[in-house]
Amino acid sequence: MGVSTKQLRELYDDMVTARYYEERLQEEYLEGKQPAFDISAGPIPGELHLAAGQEAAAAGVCRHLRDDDVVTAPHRPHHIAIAKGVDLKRMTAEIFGRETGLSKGKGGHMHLFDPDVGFACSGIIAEGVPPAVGAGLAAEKRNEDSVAVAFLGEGAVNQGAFLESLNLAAVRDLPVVFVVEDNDWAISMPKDRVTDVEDASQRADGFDLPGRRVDHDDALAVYEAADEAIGRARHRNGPTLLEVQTHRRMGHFMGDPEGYRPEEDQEAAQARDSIESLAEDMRDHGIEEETLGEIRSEAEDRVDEAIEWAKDQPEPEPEDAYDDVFVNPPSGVTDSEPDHTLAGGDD
Ligand SMILES: Cc1ncc(C[n+]2csc(CCOP(=O)(O)OP(=O)(O)O)c2C)c(N)n1
Ligand SMILES: [Mg+2]
Repeated sequence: MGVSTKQLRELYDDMVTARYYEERLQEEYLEGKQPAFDISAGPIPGELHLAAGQEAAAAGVCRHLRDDDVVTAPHRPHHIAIAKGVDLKRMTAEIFGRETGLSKGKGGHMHLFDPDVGFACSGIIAEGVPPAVGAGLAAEKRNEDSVAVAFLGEGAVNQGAFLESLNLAAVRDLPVVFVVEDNDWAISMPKDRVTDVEDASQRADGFDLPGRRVDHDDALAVYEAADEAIGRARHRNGPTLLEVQTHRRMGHFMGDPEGYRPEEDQEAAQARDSIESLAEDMRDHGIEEETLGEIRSEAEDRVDEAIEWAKDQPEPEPEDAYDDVFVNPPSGVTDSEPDHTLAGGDD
């Protein structure tokens, strides 16, 4: 497929937005956490998993999707959420634990849900895969042409839920695309220590569905491969497993000293930047440097505005802690003051 200038600009926009967004989150995250790393301190308490180096996988896939298509993502979700069109302000407020966040500040950065654009993510590895198959099944039952995409890491492919999902999607010819972001590491675990299957895309063979691997995190290569996979799902020709080699430019999470990681591996990840290679492709298409700069500065303005807005938002009220948490609240949970003994009782 040939790509238009507009498509190139859109891919670049998603990718630079995600990269700059995470650079800004890093700054905010580190506030108050130094000198000894205190994970609970600062405006973003808890873990923060960044996806710098993986933007091509998200943009290349999600740019083929509509709002009524469903995406499930793992614990490293920002690049995917941005590419799927999740509201940047409400997502940022959620990451900062504010009341106007997507889940009223109760989810945090690993649990972002935006039903307006069909996006959900989870900190539980491979958790999003069966629900994506469910969304594909729902689309089929409703006779709609929407599709579902499940993103997961190469470490998550060893979860049983993933293999069961491949099987069900294949046998029912469901409109689902499984996208494996292979960044070579599952925290500190290299993939060859947990599986003898070199490429996750080979797993497709065991379920008689197409498996395809894009060897580099090259946005255009991903865009083309995803066009075929998503077209196949949308035209009711069944699921595809698409694997993208990415490069983890950072630690597993913020504060990870990466003592387990060989220096050459870190250097290789830094040396290859899919954003810079897309910029090269754009120059080859005759797109001016000035245009690239404009896309970047508009993205930066949008991100800065979202972060400033989010930081101004109110914190949730303690008495609302149990709202939206239980369908049938257990005894002791009322609309009034939360009973803190429930969290750490002896029974
Ligand atoms: C079911 C489950 N098991 C273990 C964990 C702890 N855990 C968090 S991230 C992670 C590694 C995931 O690796 P991968 O799927 O390759 O994703 P990446 O972090 O590289 O993006 C693990 C084991 C978890 N969150 N959920
Ligand atoms: Mg990984």
